[in-house]
Amino acid sequence: MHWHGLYQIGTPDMDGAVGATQCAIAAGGNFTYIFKADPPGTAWYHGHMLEQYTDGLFGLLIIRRQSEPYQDKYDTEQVLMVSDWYNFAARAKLTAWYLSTNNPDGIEPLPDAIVINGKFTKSLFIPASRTSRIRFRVINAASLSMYNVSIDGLPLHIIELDQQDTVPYNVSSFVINVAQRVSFYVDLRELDPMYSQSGMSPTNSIFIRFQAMTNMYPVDILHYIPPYVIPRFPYPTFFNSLYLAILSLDSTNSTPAYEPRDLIPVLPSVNLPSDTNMLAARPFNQSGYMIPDATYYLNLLVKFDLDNTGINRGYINDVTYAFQGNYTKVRANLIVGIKPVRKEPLLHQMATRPNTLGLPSPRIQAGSSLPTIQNDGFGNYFVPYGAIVDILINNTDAGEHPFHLHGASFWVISTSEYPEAETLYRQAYIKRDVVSVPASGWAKIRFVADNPGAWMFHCHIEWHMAAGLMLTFIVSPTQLLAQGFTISNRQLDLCSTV
Ligand SMILES: [Cu+2]
Repeated sequence: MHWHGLYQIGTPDMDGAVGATQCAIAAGGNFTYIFKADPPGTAWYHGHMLEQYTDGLFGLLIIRRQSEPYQDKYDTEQVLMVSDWYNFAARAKLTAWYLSTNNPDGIEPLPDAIVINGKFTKSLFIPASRTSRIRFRVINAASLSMYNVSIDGLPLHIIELDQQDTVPYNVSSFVINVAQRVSFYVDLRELDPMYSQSGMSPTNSIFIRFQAMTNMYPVDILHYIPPYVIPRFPYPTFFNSLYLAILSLDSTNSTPAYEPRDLIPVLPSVNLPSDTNMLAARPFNQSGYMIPDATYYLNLLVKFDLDNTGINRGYINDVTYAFQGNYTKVRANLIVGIKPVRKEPLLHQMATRPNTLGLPSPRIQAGSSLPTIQNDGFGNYFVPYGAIVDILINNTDAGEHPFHLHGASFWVISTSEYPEAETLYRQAYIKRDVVSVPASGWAKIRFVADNPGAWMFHCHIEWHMAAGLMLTFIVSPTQLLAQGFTISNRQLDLCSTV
């Protein structure tokens, strides 16, 4: 089980990434995770093996402080955890088709519906009043979809992105990609008068909108029957890309008195984020906020292509990532994998044979004056302890990809959507743990490798992870051992039972 967003400083074996940091928990077995709840904020947890979280193995993890930076701005909290609903089991049915020669274009299995907090559209009611002040925590636990989020007639005051506090950043809508988290508060007294009882649309409730970004799907999802579905005509359940939750302004839980297609008024005094990652949001408490200069460089080329068996795979720098080790019993056909010397998690290999991992050292290459981080041909990248790494993610694919780093968050410096951010926000970039890399574009991020361990870096679209769009940073075996890390007996027990 992966604890998404937690740093796991000093507990690299508690990250829950099967193959990288541990062996899988056998069916019927158990394992107790012990770690520090850090950093505070809106996190989540999910299975990190095969496509288990697509099938529902995920949940919410909120880490609270004694006092929150803007707790005087809201009185209650609500969670909106959105996910893609699939009618079929991920591993047995969907991946079997997705990663097959029947799908050479690599069309992702497309969701059948959108679900928030376990409810379908128009069935989730959030209680409120016309004077409520509510903090919403939005978590995108989808396997594929990104969403545009808004609440009719209300400015959204964003105060947290991926467990990082921001100065309130006022928007009328925002985009949230897979695995990202956004907190905002609303004050119902700011509701546009159009929605008052005497306004143009007298109503006792308003819509909370999650609009799936249909341009990111590879086919016309609104009129699409997947090839693994036996069509029943008239086909009754085409995907509805607009999810509507209902913010009830009285105790009646009535649906809004207006149609969702009615015009949404433009709100005064809000920003329109010019990019998916909201780079214009400013970090909270900028005094003492120091961003060190990069000391290392890494250029990652993301692409999809057919492998030599005719299956469409994801590649980072020409490597499609797959585990051997403890995946051998569940994944039959390996393309390439971690060095198949020993079938044990990377973190265990770091501890047991730190000097014979065969990982090349950084070296100067064309394109940067900084030493470039190298990989071993299997997608494992050695990073020296204390390295400050600039990563340029080049996306040759026509889809947007949410890249997630384990064990640390990173500064988002700029993207092809917002290249000016690099100079505009110098010394005050926001931090996140998922960056949305624009379609046919790029993103530049920076992280500090001060937490020894085996940390995955991957696209968080579950299908793309299955397709191999993943790598692992091996942060300093030497420092790992110097800090006294040993593989616990409980971890070894897991490996002996899988
Ligand atoms: Cu992706």
